[in-house]
Amino acid sequence: MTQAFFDMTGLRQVVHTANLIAVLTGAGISAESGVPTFRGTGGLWRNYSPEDLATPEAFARNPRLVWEWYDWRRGIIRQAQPNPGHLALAALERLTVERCGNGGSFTLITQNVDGLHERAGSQSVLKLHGDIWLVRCTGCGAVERNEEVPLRELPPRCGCGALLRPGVVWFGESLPSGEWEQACEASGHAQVMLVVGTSALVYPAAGLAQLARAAGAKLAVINPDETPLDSAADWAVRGIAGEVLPQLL
Ligand code: BV8
Ligand code: ZN
Repeated sequence: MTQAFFDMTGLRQVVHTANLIAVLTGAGISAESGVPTFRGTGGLWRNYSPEDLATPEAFARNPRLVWEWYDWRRGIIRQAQPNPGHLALAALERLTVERCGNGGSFTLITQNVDGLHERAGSQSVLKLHGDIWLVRCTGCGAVERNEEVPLRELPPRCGCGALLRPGVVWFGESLPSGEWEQACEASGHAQVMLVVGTSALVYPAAGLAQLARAAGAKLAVINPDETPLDSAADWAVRGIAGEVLPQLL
């Protein structure tokens, strides 16, 4: 039974008794940190939709344009701070680990490439779509951390001379198999899954919520707007992450 009103008691009780907790986050959890979401206002960059720029084809066509977009986003993310939503999830992880020891698990699965969960202190984070602070060489395949803001050279090049590309997963590319397998494992065994700040339109990430539900997990969706997952949710909490998540503590 979906509870539209804001009764956190039931959800709080489940979160504080479950041993196996999974969380799936999207761009919405970083919105209060000033990081633009993909589909919300400000998600568009120079009128390009993210799907236009976050593809291997766009990079092949115009690597400089794609890197200007990522340089813009890196600049915003560098200025951003984790918000109360990120911090609450890190605290919930600590509480769960303290309460359950190694008999429990708290897995944070994110579609975000901004690294704000780690900066908030979250430990077990599975980054399904990569990391905006990593670069990968299109020639020799070398992967390295590059936190230069702004990037001195656009597009940046590897020591071998080949083009570097952002260490993220683009549309049409497969997700990192290790993270994906662990995300399926955690979702398939969760007693409760929190789905926070995602429009649940991008696959296969969005499929993890259905996977958890089908495996018997309680499902809570936290989003100021409706999502395609609401009908399958036990709780559809209409609110923003930075206000709702701290109330779970
Ligand atoms: C693949 C990294 C195959 C780059 C990203 C099945 C059905 C249909 C389509 C497909 C399918 N399977 C595959 C596809 C194609 C495609 C896809 O899903 N397309 C969509 C658009 C229909 N999927 C892929 O291409 C995936 N790869 O399938 O490969 C394959 C298999 C084997 C071998 C080869 C290939 C790869 C997908 C990953 C793409 N990379 N990001 C970068 O960041 O630059 S996706 C990117 O967009 C994000 O990572 C995220 O996943 C997605 C954006 O979604 P959200 O995060 O949810 O953000 P959005 O703006 O949409 O929504 C924000 C929400 O927050 C809103 O609901 C809003 O109300 C809410 N909100 C706002 N403020 C707050 C808030 N909530 C709480 N608090 C607030 N304050
Ligand atoms: Zn190289």
